[in-house]
Amino acid sequence: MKITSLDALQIFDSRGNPTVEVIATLEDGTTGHGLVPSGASTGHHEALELRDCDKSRFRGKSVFKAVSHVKGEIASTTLGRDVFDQAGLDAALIALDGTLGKSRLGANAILGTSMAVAQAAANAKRIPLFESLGAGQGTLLPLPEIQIFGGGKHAQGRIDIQDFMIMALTAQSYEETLEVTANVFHAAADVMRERGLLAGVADEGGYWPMFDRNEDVFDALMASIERAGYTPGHEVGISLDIAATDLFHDGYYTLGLEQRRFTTEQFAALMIEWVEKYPIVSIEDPMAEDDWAGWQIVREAIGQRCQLIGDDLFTTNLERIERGIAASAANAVLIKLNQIGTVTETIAAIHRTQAAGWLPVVSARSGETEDAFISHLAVATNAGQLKVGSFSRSERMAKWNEVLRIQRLLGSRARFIGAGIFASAGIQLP
Ligand code: 2PG
Ligand code: MG
Repeated sequence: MKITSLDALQIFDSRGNPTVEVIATLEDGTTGHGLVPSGASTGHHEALELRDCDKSRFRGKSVFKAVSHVKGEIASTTLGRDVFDQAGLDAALIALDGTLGKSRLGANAILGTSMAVAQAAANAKRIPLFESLGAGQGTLLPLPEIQIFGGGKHAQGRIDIQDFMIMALTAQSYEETLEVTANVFHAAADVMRERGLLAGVADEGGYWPMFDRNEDVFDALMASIERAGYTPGHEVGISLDIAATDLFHDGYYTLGLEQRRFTTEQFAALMIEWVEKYPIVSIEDPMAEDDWAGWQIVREAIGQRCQLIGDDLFTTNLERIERGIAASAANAVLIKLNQIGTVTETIAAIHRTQAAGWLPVVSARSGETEDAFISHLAVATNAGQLKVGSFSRSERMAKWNEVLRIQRLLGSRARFIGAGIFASAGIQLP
């Protein structure tokens, strides 16, 4: 089935910033849309998000150049191709761009096209996207990692640590993970209200962090879990995204809220101390994106009992994942489509992670759209975990809800192993 037209437009993400939508049309009239997300705490090794940088329009953030690349060069390469040859198309787009970081045409232009074509292929076959992406092999519903308090760049630096999240460890079904989460999320509002700290939500829908010290958040989080009727560390575990790249400047890590400065060894020691002190089951980016030595200290100390996810460290980039596996630097990889820029490369990153016995965590960006591609990607690849931000705001809920629909479509084929996924990577939660 041939791709007969490619169109693009500038739409807006959950922060009200411009982003790219691509529409692929096939010879039988079938269409597929690709909506591109956008990060704030981006890693330096990510593929390039092309923005116009014209300060007179949308504060420099418009994406009209990327849109015109889709309609021009990218369309010329794409039209007439077989919609079912995703790998061939993605390879052609990478070659057409010709740069390592997709900086000529823009990873947003290329990814929008890649996603639109993937969706059109599924629509042409009249099957759901997860069935098409996973060639019918994807049946595992993910364990969600859901944010309760948002910080870092998603809360204008109000606190240093970016994500305070929870994971429902004893839930027996995907629905039960959502029930546990909903209970803790609403209990957290009660706790914040009582303490006079309730002040709206951060970029990913978690509560705005009105705290004076980073560690005060643990106290509020534990109180929220208990208020909801659960035992921290038993039914509900704590998961963090330190986003440490944003804290690392001139060779030191800084917690600005407490005016504390740390060397690599000292910051690694703080991460290890927190894992010993609180029921933390997962930490993302405990160390900065190029601090390989720091990552190794953390992995050696706590890698047997805590998931250690590389986000800025790996940027969904196969070469960096290979390096991390060789160095035994982590035990999990955050997977974001727009960090690398094509569907094929993203799925290859997931497969490599799994082949190493590590865990892929499929993730949204802080700037999201109403699209739920990643819910399908998580199930299609049996990734086992999904991170989408909090339990509010429809750009987040669209993804959680989509998994419920996928479960319905899978019927008796649906599987859920929840926190059992950790054991498959040799992680024994205490
Ligand atoms: C992250 C993501 C999502 P951003 O750091 O993991 O929480 O944030 O999209 O801003 O990079
Ligand atoms: Mg992150």
